[in-house]
Amino acid sequence: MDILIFGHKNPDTDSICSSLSLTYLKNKLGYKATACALGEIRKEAQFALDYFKVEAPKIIDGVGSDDNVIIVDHNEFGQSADGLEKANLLEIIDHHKLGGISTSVPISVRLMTVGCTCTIIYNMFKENKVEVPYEIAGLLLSAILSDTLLFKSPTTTELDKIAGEELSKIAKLDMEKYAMDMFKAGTSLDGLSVEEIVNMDFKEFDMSGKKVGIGQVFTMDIDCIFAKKDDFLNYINSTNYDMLILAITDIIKEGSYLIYKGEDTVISKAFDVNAGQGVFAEGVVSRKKQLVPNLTDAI
Ligand SMILES: [Mn+2]
Repeated sequence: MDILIFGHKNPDTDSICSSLSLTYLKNKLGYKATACALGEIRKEAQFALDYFKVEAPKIIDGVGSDDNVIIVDHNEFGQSADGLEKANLLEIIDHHKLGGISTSVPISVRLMTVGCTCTIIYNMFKENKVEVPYEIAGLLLSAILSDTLLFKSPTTTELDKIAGEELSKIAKLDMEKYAMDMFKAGTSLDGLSVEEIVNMDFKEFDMSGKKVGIGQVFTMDIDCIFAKKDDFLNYINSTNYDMLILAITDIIKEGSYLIYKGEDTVISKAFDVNAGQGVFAEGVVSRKKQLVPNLTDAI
């Protein structure tokens, strides 16, 4: 029996690495499984695949009544392959809330409250006494570092940390350094113009009659932005906003670097910083909950 194994639509690193590593395990256990993906591979997962020289899963858009399926890293029809309702769903392995899938026959379900699906899959290797090879260890670890944000996410559990420690030995990786390189690759702004970066996620607000624009980008590649700081300033200053702020948010450092058009006093007051181009506002990561209300008050 051929089995298709895939994660959710718009796949992240966990979805890609879960499908590949579970496919390896199932094949070792005597099944005939194929790893699939419900969408293009993103930069971060591609970094892991390239690093460990693993071929990307095959991209599919749907399944049908002839397909035997195992889904990983999700358990909702809405996030899954078109036609899943008709397919022969055999098994679910996931770490998200129960999402309402129902079946007409019994299936295997394994949901655990851990930070990453690959933590569960790593434990399945152990339970089945299947050795984890170098490249699979690398994929499992990449997903764990990605989903737990290097164990900083509140979803991280002791099981994720233990898996990380053990896998880093097999994959011969310095977790901190590798995670930074992977996050950097995943959030790279390479190839985008200054204008594209400012407008990537841009919103306009009226604050006490002033026209205020706030753009936000998430990246770990702050050097790439700072190298072009003058270009950013030229562009921002050329706009007709009374105030325009580009917040470059670093999720690991939990804060945002600010490049802006506007008065230093407003920036200082809003974010409790010593205003200056490129100043780091510690703890400021949300436009909705922090950037907008803080600026509205300060203005
Ligand atoms: Mn996940």
